[in-house]
Amino acid sequence: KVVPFSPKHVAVLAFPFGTHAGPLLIMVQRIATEDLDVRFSFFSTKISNAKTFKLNKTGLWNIYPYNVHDGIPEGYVPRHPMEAIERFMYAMPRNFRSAIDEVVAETGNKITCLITDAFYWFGAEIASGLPFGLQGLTLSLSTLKLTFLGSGHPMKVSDLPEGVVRDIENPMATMLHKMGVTLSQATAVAINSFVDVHPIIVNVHDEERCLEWLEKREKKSVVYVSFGSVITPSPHELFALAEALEECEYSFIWSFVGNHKKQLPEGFLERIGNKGKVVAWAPQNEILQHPAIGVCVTHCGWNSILECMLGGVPMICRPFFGDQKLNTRMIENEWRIGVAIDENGGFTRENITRTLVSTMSSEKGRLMRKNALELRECAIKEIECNGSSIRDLNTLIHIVLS
Ligand code: U2F
Repeated sequence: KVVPFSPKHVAVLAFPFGTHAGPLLIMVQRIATEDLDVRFSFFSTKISNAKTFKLNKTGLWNIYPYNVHDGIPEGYVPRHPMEAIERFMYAMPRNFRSAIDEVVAETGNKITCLITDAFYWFGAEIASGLPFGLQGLTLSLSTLKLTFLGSGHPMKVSDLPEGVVRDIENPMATMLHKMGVTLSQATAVAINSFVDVHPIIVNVHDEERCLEWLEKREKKSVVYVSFGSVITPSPHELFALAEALEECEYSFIWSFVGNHKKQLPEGFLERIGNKGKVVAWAPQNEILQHPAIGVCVTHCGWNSILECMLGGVPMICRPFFGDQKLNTRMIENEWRIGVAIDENGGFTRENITRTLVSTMSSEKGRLMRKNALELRECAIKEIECNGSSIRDLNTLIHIVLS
């Protein structure tokens, strides 16, 4: 095993839920290639590390994954995804501190720089214990701050993540509050967005041959449906969406979290035949860049939004929790690249049919696409040689490695 030569040791603390750890690892890979003698220790839970390192094969020997405790007692199965998140939040920062201590003891290399998900308010505390003269760094992959910036359109209190308004004692609300208070102590805050966007290098897993299937479709004729990596809408919404997709004139690809054979209407898959594809996982980023895609039905997770922007694809927004309502507000009112389905409540056959027609086949839809393509141009400009994304990335590399 090759051992990094430099005494520098960067600890990276990832948030193991949703799509937080993947983009963080991609960023770290980019920095780590600049100096292969610097050790990067990447901390997340066992499940998260297994998934993240499988999807983003690094090939870099200076990035080491380490597992932290997930807060779940041996043999216990959380009753719902939120419980797993809450148990993890109760276990931190102890779990991170002890994992870091073990790695320092094992390697004999003290931590000299800290990169954390913005959620981790305790990053500032850990960083304050770093050796004299070296600073901590918090890396934000969150979208919450960003969506408040520069918007001429008022946000509604109800757009805020649920607990933040109704139950400010809950762990997520407490974490967000502490994040807001400590974020400014970071040496640098990196935001995964246009001014920081960087092409994502992932292995394309297309077991269901979605891309090949798209090749045979007309331009802008296909609806892509995905609610990210965690969400499955309620049964009545799934039925409404399935019925609307079955009846409409457009083909579709639906990335479905859950058991689509059990959760979709009986006979649905047989009836749609080759008009649609329902898959457990799709190469979303590549799909959204394909000219056959006409619209994306989305929960408005931040990564999906960036990918739609890069593909120039308008969105039909069905936000569920967290930042998603704020994101929807920006998509609809500020950037004008998508449309929200009705304000209160989810999909009905009627509202999904109406929004599908207006985005796929009307002047309104054409304008949204035009706006999305304009944003795509901006994004490309920022990641070209002297674009602001590249300049910011170089600043970040300089901070971490110098
Ligand atoms: C949480 O969001 P999610 O992880 O559920 O959703 P996204 O941020 O949109 O990220 C989903 C990623 O998974 C990829 C897709 C995105 O990069 O391309 N993907 C895929 O490749 N194939 C599929 O079939 C389905 C998805 C949270 F819920 C949100 O509120 C936050 O905005 C987000 C980021 O913090 O994390």
